[in-house]
Amino acid sequence: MRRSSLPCSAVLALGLAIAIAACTSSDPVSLRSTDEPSPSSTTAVLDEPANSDDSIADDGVVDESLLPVVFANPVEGLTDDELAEFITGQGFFNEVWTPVATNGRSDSDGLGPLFNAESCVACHPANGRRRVPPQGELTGSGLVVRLSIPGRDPITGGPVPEPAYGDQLQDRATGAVEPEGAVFTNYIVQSDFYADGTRYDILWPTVNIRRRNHGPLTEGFQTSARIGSQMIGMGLLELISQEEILALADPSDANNDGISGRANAVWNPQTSQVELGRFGWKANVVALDQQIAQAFHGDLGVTSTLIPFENCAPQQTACDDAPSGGTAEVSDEKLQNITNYLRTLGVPPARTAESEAAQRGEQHFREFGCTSCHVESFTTGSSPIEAISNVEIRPYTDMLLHDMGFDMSDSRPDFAASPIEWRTAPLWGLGLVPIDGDRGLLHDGRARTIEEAVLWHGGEAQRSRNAFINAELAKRQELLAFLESL
Ligand code: HEC
Ligand code: HEC
Ligand SMILES: [Ca+2]
Ligand SMILES: [Ca+2]
Ligand SMILES: [Ca+2]
Repeated sequence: MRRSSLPCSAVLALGLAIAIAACTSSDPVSLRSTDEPSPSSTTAVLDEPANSDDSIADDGVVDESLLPVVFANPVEGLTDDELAEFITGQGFFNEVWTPVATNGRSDSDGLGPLFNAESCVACHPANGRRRVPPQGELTGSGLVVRLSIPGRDPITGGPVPEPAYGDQLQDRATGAVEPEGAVFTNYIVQSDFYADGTRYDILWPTVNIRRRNHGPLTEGFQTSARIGSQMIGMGLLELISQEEILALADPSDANNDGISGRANAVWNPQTSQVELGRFGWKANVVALDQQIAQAFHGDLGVTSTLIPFENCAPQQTACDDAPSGGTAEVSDEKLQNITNYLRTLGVPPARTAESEAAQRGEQHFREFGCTSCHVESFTTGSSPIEAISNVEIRPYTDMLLHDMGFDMSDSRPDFAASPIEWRTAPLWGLGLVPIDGDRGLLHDGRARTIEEAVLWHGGEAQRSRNAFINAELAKRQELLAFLESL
């Protein structure tokens, strides 16, 4: 893909560009490789937004009433007890957390000192996705910036947190503690053409970290910007057998089809072993309850038995000194309720059968090689929850990591996943994800439509993307009709 030089004095990682900089239109730079960020001495930090373009595009408040509630139903066939737990868990998923109370604790206080949002649902509205604002400040938007420095943790093999800011930038804080910084976004239009001459535009994202409260990031720092994904079918994905997933992996592309899925190998703190990663955009978490405990820790600043400490980085004394609710601000029971809620959140049935165009699109989906990664069906293993046990599912993912090309890269390895590798996103429910012309698809929400998401595919998926680019308009529309019907 062609790339223009960007109007920003910045550190630009290939792919999503994260800049620690003042952006001025008079100061163009070319892209640099991910391992050579600009020296911190040349970076400037703005204490205030530079110009009106930076005005807050989003007030951080989710207007739930505007969102269709399409991802709200439990899987069919739950017992009365399971349904009761679903409803309890749903309440906790939507619960708004508050800072530690000084006059008597409640069971939903413990937010912060550093945090990104006050509830799970703030970043996963209606169990769908938070849209990234078109331009401006992202504080409260649900886009999370992960941070690290080169190397691997000697025990876990995971990323090494950035020394001053930890492994995630928290852009909000409670009481006297200052937020770690603020995140701004901007997009550059990139145009190209289908084989039939039709022009298309996609938006190249840049993310800037400003108002840094602990000085420059360590030289060589690595970043990854990610949005929250929709919450459906988690319990089903958890039940795809490890053997089946590993059987799909072909790390050295032995069968020579250009597709070399790899499993992520992730530390499981509960077993102290390296295991298959399943959750997150890079399959960087092994189990659902751990994903949820990490969200409480990193996104809300709420401690749990699984992660019994606050998210303050080593030198952050104000954060350390701030009031904390102790080692388990969220109870084991509540964490379990939320886990079981997400486990039993159902997937809306596909509507492909209702449209002939969509059915033809399904054929193109196979011909274009999309199913090499977006594997159509599995049968789940057994679970104490009968309704999700041994059922056929159609998630359209192989749960493996694939090289998606440099245009999709971040600059931060995550366990075995390299910057260019991402987990095949499940496509079930895709047509119901509320994106409505705003940014919403792909790991950083850069794609405004399903079509744009396909156009970003590169690396191992380049062949599929080319098949799409080269197809005539009618076929492209049928493919999109199929994806809309999921
Ligand atoms: C500040 C925004 C934010 C908040 C608050 C938040 N999440 Fe997330 N969530 C994300 C992001 C970003 C990801 C993707 C993480 C990754 O790829 O590493 C994610 C991923 C997930 C996933 C994995 C999805 C998948 O497809 O594998 C689950 C499950 C989840 N969140 C549950 C929760 C729960 C439960 C809470 C509340 C305790 C919560 N989240 C709070 C942003 C948020
Ligand atoms: C080499 C494997 C591979 C192939 C082939 C492939 N994809 Fe993907 N697809 C992925 C990965 C990996 C992601 C997640 C990218 C990310 O994290 O940003 C993805 C994401 C998507 C998304 C966005 C989903 C979301 O939730 O944001 C859509 C839509 C999609 N693919 C459609 C297709 C279609 C249509 C084809 C065939 C033309 C195709 N893909 C071929 C691996 C593949
Ligand atoms: Ca706390
Ligand atoms: Ca931090
Ligand atoms: Ca292969």
